[in-house]
Amino acid sequence: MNLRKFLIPTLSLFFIAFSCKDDETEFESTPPRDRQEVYDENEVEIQTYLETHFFNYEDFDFTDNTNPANDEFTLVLDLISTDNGTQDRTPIIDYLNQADGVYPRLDIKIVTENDIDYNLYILKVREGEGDNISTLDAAAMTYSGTIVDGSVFDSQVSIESGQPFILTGVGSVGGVVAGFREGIVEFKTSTGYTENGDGSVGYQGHGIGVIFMPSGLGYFSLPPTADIPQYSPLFFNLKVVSRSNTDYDSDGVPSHLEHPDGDFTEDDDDTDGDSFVNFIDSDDDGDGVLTSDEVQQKEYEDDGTSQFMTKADAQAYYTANAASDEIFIRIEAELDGTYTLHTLIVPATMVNGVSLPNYLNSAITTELE
Ligand SMILES: [Ca+2]
Ligand SMILES: [Ca+2]
Ligand SMILES: [Ca+2]
Ligand SMILES: [Ca+2]
Repeated sequence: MNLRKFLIPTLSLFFIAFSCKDDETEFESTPPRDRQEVYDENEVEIQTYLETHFFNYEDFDFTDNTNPANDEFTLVLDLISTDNGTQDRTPIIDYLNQADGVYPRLDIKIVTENDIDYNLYILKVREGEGDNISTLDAAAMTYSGTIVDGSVFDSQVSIESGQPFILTGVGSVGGVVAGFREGIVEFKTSTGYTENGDGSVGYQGHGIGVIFMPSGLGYFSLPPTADIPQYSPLFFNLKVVSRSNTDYDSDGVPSHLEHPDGDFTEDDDDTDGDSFVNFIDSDDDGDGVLTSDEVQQKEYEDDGTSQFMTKADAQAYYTANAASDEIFIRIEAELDGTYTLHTLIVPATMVNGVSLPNYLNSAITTELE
């Protein structure tokens, strides 16, 4: 099947940030420019930028990625110039083709959109020490979005003030532009955080870098704000701190676990062949029993004696008490100030010597509570 029909074109990266301004956006009367022609121009603009700019690499300890001082690092891009005495700085383009594991590094990821193979440039100062991020996840980050001249069109300086971004739009659920999604998943999350006592949170081991995207992976002819010119490349300076599950079909199984190969071009994730891939199919094996009734969704409000009063309490309970096959789903803040831990158990049955989840096996139709 063609999954594309479920992935709505995402005009707005920062759906929430810009939703109040949508009435200013009007469809242009002139037809959009040729995508390849725009891309060719953008590629030159981005390369020129990378050749003429540096970042504050002297403020980061590359001999020890996990040096706590690195957690305080904020990446700053600047022009290489005799005017500010920076003529000897290393241009960003020099970090291309680094050996595996060498940082800083500039990677090129080929992202295909509208039949064009785009170069997405990703500067990684630190990849991140935490978890991998799937294109079907939501991800939380601080960021600053700029255009080529350095002017900021949007930013989020603290996680507390922001929402996690759902990376892939499905149906009425929002999503982010392709360049942002494909860039984010090249980083990993933080390993932990510390509450500073003033409401702010410090993260450890998070991914740090910049995504440089051509407009064809951004807003192209329809920028969501007048601060972004049409056909403008976009740069996102990021600290990637956490990921969370999505569940588009509300069947209890997190989307990323229903889409193991992580691509949108093959049909190999459609177990029952009904042309709805598993992450948008609420009865994955087509046996008439909803997936949500073939898995066990569990909730814990307390540790046996007292309610979870912090997110960390609930997290610690999961770490100490979860069964080996119990999957972490999320921790939910309740209105009364307590927290609820949600987990999942996926019952499986041996089939020809292989353990197969019951929700992917139409021969098993046992409904769970
Ligand atoms: Ca299906
Ligand atoms: Ca499903
Ligand atoms: Ca089923
Ligand atoms: Ca089944």
